[in-house]
Amino acid sequence: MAYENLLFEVNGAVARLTVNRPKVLNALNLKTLNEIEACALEAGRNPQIRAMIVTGAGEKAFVAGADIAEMAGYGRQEALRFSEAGHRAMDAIAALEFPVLAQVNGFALGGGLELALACDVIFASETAKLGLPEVTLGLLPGFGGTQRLSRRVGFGKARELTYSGEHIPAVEAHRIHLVDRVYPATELAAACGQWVETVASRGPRGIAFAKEAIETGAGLALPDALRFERHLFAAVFTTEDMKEGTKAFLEKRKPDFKGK
Ligand code: CO8
Repeated sequence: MAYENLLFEVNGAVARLTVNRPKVLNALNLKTLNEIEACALEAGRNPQIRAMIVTGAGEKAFVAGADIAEMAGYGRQEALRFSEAGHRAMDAIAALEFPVLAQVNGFALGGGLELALACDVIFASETAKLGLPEVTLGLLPGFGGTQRLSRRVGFGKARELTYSGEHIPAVEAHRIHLVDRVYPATELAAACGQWVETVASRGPRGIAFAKEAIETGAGLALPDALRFERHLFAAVFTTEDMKEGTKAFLEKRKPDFKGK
């Protein structure tokens, strides 16, 4: 499918979704949100894909937030529709069975940070700045940030960032576990590429089940989550991937996973 505001490429087992509105620092308007949702659903239907990178076009920004110019004139109903479109886009990314890596190459602000938070793992360049500046505009985060930030960094840091609206540098974001790794700007793309290639070489069903256990388990009481893990562990023994992975180990060769 062709997109107006996104670039979407699939190279072997790895997909790359690039938000492509560099003139406005890749700001998310309604069309872009709808395209992100459609693109995530397209990626999810493609059995070839085992990992995906989400990033922003240009040198300066990952995504500098929701499109303020488009949003400024909204009334209540339009704001609700906009927020719902944002939630559908972020949820579609978060629901993918394979890991999604946010390659944060610059500003990740407001809706941009919320997009990164919908990804499984976040790598950033040393020059990146992250934050939820919605309160500087008299708004609040509306694409999942009030929920996903605290789940990632804890309530204390989430309150501090949300109520101040401050941008923090990538190194500080790494210190508080908002960002998983930081690289010099010139090395970020290669490091992200290497990580997704590693992920794509592992057993896809094992990864999908682990992701389900981590994500669904986070919303359950511990005994229920542990029971859920036991059932998924048993279920993975019905997959070809499990048989191939263990057989390859015993035969001292590399596994050839089919994702089945
Ligand atoms: N929306 C629209 N346009 C933007 C945005 C944005 N979020 N960010 C930047 N732009 C545009 C600028 O207007 C400018 O356009 P032009 O060249 O036509 O003047 C162009 O991008 C380049 O930006 P700057 O000239 O401002 O670049 P600087 O290097 O001076 O500054 C900043 C970079 C610091 C990133 C600055 O652009 C900025 O502060 N941007 C806004 C950041 C922000 O506040 N983001 C949060 C937006 S609100 C949000 O995301 C809410 C999500 C949930 C909504 C739910 C609603 C229901």
